[in-house]
Amino acid sequence: MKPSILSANRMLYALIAISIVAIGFGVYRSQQKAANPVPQAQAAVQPAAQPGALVSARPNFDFGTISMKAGNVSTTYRIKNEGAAPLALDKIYTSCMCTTATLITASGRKQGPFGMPGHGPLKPATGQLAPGETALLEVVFDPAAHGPSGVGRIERVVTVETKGARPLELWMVAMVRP
Ligand SMILES: [Cu+2]
Repeated sequence: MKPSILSANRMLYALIAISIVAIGFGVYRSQQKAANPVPQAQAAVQPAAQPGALVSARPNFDFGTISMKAGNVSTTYRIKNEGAAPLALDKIYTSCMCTTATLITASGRKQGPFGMPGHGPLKPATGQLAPGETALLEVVFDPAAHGPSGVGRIERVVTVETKGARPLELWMVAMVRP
């Protein structure tokens, strides 16, 4: 009887030892699985940040109170390719026929004036912005374009579309007096 009790005890110890090893391995594996998704998530986010980004440090401008009698007003936006890849210019258009935009690239080359789609053919913008390159967008607003009914608060937007970045909107507001 003694040897069989001894071997039964040994078998019990062996089972306990195997269980401890198995539990330990299971904990180790679950920790490995928990640790893995973090680098995978980072790898998935990084390519999304790669495409070009068209930005302006000052995308909104307030002309304040202006007068139809005083004529056109203008403001200049600086736009920049903050992405790592060159950005091909695609379209530049304004929200209203009273507003036009002229693009001036770093080389001094002018394009435009660009207006509202539907008021004359939509001219494509050409050329590209290298990573870090800036360009100017000279915007002219004619407060008299809408006649006497054009008084009051106005809001206009110029949109710059490129191939590869989200469209950039440049806003302006004014209070128009006769
Ligand atoms: Cu208008």
